[in-house]
Amino acid sequence: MNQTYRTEIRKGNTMYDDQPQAETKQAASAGIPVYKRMLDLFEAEGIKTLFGIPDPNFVHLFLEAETRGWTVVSSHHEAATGHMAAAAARITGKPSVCIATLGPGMANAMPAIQCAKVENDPVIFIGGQRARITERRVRRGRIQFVRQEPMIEDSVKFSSSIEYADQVDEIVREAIRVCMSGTPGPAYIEYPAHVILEEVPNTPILPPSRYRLTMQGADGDRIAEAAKIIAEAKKPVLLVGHGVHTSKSGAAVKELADLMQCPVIQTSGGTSFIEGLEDRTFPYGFSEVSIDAVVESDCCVALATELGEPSHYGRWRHWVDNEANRKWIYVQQDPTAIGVNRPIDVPLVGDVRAVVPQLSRALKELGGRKPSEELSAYIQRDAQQLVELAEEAAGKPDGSESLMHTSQFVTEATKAFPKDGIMIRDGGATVIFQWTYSQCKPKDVIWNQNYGHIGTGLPYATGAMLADRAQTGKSRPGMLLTSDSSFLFHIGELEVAVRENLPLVCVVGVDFQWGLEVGVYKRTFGQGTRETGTHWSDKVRFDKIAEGFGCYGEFVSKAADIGPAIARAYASGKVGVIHVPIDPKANSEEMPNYSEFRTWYAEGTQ
Ligand SMILES: Cc1ncc(C[n+]2csc(CCOP(=O)(O)OP(=O)(O)O)c2C)c(N)n1
Ligand SMILES: [Mg+2]
Repeated sequence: MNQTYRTEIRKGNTMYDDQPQAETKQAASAGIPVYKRMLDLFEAEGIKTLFGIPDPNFVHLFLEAETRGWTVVSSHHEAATGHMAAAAARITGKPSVCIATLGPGMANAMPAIQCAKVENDPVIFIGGQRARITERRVRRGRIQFVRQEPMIEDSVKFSSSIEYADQVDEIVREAIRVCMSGTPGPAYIEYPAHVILEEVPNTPILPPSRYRLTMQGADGDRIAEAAKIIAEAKKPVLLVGHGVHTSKSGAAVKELADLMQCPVIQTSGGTSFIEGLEDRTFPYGFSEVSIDAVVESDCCVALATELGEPSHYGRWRHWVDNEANRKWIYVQQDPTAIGVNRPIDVPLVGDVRAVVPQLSRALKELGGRKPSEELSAYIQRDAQQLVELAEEAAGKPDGSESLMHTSQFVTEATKAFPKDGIMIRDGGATVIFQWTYSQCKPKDVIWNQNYGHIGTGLPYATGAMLADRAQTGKSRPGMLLTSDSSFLFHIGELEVAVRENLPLVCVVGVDFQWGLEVGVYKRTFGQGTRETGTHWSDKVRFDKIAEGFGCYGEFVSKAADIGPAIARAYASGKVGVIHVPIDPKANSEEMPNYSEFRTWYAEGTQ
C-alpha cells in the first residue's frame, strides 16, 4: 500500500469505497487500527473467547480483547489451542477464533486445522506472518518465516490474507460467512505484521444477518410435503446428528419430537441428549432398541447429519430391511449434500435452527401424530437394557482381586457424572466400552468422531468449559472420561484447567498400552505374538503428575471407590485427576459391539 492511500484511509476517506452510503455517512472521523476492527467484527457474532499463544503480531489484539472483557486463553501447544477453539464453537453454536505465531506456531496448529475440517467445526485460525516486504524479498535465512497459505489452504474452507488494511472487514466477514455456510468448517486468515496498526474508517459494524445467511428456512411447499409424510407415517424415527447439538437446536427438536411421538436415534457424532427426550433417545447401532426402531421405520427425518459411514450412509446394514417402504426427509444446510450418500424423498435445505420449527408448525396444523404403539415399549426396553448392562458389568472383576474390567470403569464413572455437566470423551478401547455401557445422559458430549483424533480430550474439555463459562457466566462441571495414551498427548493443558479454576475431573483408565491397537494385533495374528509398539512403561502415575500441576489426584483401584473419588475431586475445588488401573487384556479383547464399530470402516461395501 502506498503512503498516499494509507493517509487517505487514516482520514476516513477510502479511495475504493465499497460501503453503502448510509454507513459511510456516519463514518467517524477517527480511524481504528486493524486489530481493534477485527475484534469489533468478531463481537458482532457474539464471540467472546480468544485462544492462542501471543507474539509480537498478537500482543495488541490480546491486550485489547482482555480489556474488553473477553476470555483470552493461552495453551501449551498450538494444536491444543486449535482443539480448544473447536470445542468452544461446538458448545456456543458460534464461530470461534484462534491465533498462532508465524512459522512453527501455524505448523503446530495444522493437526487442529485438519481436525476442524473433518469435524465440521467453524474455527477461524489467524496466522501471524512477517510483513509482506520481507516475504517477497529474495533472501536467505529469514527468521521464523515460511510461506503458510500453501500448507493450510487445502485444509480449510476459506483462506486469505489481509494484505491491505481496508480488506479487514471483507476478509473477516467472508471467513465467517464461509465457515458457517453449508457444512461448517474452518477458515484461515493471514495477518501480516505490516497491517496490524494500520487504521481503517471506524464505520458501524454490520450485524451477521446483513452479510450472511442466518436462520435460513426451507422451501414452503417442501415443508408441507414433509409434514404430510410425517403425519401419515406409521413408524417414523428422528435421526439426530451432530449439527443439532452444535447449532444449539435441542429445544426446537424437542418440540418436533413431541409432535412426532417417535423414537430419537443418535448418530455416532451426535451422542448428546436433548433435555426432555432422554428416555426415548437411542444410540444408533449400540442399543438394541435403536436397531429395531430403524429396521421397522417407514419414515426417517434426518437432522443435521452427514449420514456418514457410522450411520451406514442411511442405506445399508440396519437400513436394508424395509428400505422400499421408508421415506427420507433430510434437513441439511448444504445443498450439495442432498442425494449424495443416499436418495432423499424430501430435501429441506436450510439452517436446522429455522427448518425444524417450520416443520413443527406445519405438523401442528395437521394435528401432529399419535404415539407409535411401539414407543412406550421401546422406552421400557431401553431402560431395562441399561440396568442389565450395569448388572452384567458389576459381575466383572472390580479390581479387588484382579485388575478392573473396563465395563466396571465405565459404569461406575458414568454413574457419578454430575448433573448438568459437560462430558468429554477421549481414548481408544475405553470409548468403545462407553458406547454400550454409559449410564449417564449428558446434554453436551464433546468428542472427536469423524477425524478419530485421539489426544483431543483435554483441549476439548478446557475449551468447551471456558467458552461455556464466558457465554453464560456460569461454570458447569466437566468430566473427561479418557484412556491413558490419549490423555498423555496434551497433558500439559492441565495447567490451563488449573489456571482457570475449571471444575473438571479427568477419570483416566490406565492399561499402559494403546489398547485398541493391541486388540488389532491379537485379531490379526492371534495371541502370543509380540505387540510391537503398543505397550509403554507401567511407571506412569497420573494422580502424581496431576499433583505436580496443582491438581487433586487420586489412585483408585476398586470399582466401588470410583464414584466417591469423583465426588471428592469435585469437592476439592481443584481440577481432579483419578488414575484407575484397568485390565489390559479385557480392554483390548472384550470391547462390546466391536463388530458394529468395524462396520464404520466399510471398505468395499460402500
Ligand atoms: C492422533 C491419533 N493417533 C493414533 C490413532 C490410532 N489409535 C486409535 S485408538 C489408539 C489407542 C489409544 O490408546 P489409549 O488412549 O491408551 O486407549 P485404549 O485403547 O488403551 O483404551 C490409537 C493409537 C488415532 N486415532 N489418532
Ligand atoms: Mg490405554
